[in-house]
Amino acid sequence: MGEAVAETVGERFRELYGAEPEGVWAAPGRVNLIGEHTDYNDGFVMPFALPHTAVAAVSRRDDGVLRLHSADITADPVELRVADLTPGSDKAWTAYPSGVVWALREAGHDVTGADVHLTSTVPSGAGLSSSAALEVVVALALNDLYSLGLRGWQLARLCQRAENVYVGAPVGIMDQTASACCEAGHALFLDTRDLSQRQIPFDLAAEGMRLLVVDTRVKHSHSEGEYGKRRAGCEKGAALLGVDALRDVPYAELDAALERLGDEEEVRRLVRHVVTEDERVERVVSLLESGDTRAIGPVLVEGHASLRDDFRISCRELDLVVDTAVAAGALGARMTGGGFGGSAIVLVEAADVDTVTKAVEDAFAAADLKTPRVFEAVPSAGARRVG
Ligand code: GAF
Repeated sequence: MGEAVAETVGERFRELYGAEPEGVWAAPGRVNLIGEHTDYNDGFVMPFALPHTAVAAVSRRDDGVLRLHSADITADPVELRVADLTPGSDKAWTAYPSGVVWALREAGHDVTGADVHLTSTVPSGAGLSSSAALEVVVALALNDLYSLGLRGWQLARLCQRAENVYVGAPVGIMDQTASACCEAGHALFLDTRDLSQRQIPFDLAAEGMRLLVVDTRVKHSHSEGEYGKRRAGCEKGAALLGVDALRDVPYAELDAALERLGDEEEVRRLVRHVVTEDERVERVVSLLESGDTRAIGPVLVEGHASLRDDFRISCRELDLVVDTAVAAGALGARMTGGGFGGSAIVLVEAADVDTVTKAVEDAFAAADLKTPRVFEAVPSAGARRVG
């Protein structure tokens, strides 16, 4: 992400709005290395930022007007009034940036309008947080332009509120925090209870490995029920066990907790996934910190099995990626993100990239599925000003 993109986005802004933008910002999508569906249980996650970003050219306005344009949706700018923004009223892509303006204003920040031009290289519907990138890039731009002085984690909280209340999707805090706070060359070990963070060096290339993202090109949608059902089931589990959140079930007491859940079979499975997944995140952190990177492979595979069998959010395509990659010699693989399609990650020796990629592509062809999109994920920078 460099000056060239800022220049192009700035030029388009001038064509649309007849003036220079006050600045240009970028915010990345993410993949999650481990820690899935733990963020709304106050648990641990470990995402890192992709090189793919949402980019926004933005100027302030003082007349209460918000104009939004996306290069990826060929239409004239949408014009709204900041005072009229109402949760649940917008079902289009504009709900993400407008929701951020709404959340800032609701929190008492005097955002009086803006002209915004957006473009994004984060694949949408691929489980790589294209919506969080859109939210965070707008939040960061307004934070800078209106001198709000908010830190990355505070912007993440506001973006999550925009998505929960304005857009109406009951997501956790992982994606927004990843986009706002990740650092190049690192994975972010995040405690979603208090948002405390540790940047864990994660430079696979230096150790002769690669992390591939396999986008199955099967679409998922969080707002459509299944995500919310899992979340409600986890909350029910916490209530039945008498804890604030499933994070509070000690790993060593999991069996006893499951027993107490009696014949609540579905809740038991959800609880088992969340508690074991938190433990897997901590295991991955200690393996990485002790330099034993290759040993995280089997932990990723364990995590996938738990999402498939206990949380039940995998699908045929994601299972096919994981099974095929591991059979073809990958060190580990798992689905990443919300589930029901989207992407898987594959940890692989650098020398095996081509063999494993081909095995996955061949398996998809043999199963008569759309060719998956495979690319290498390099841990990249979080949200920043680029022009
Ligand atoms: C989606 C959500 F947006 C995140 O908050 C998180 O729950 C994730 O699914 C699953 O780990 O990306």
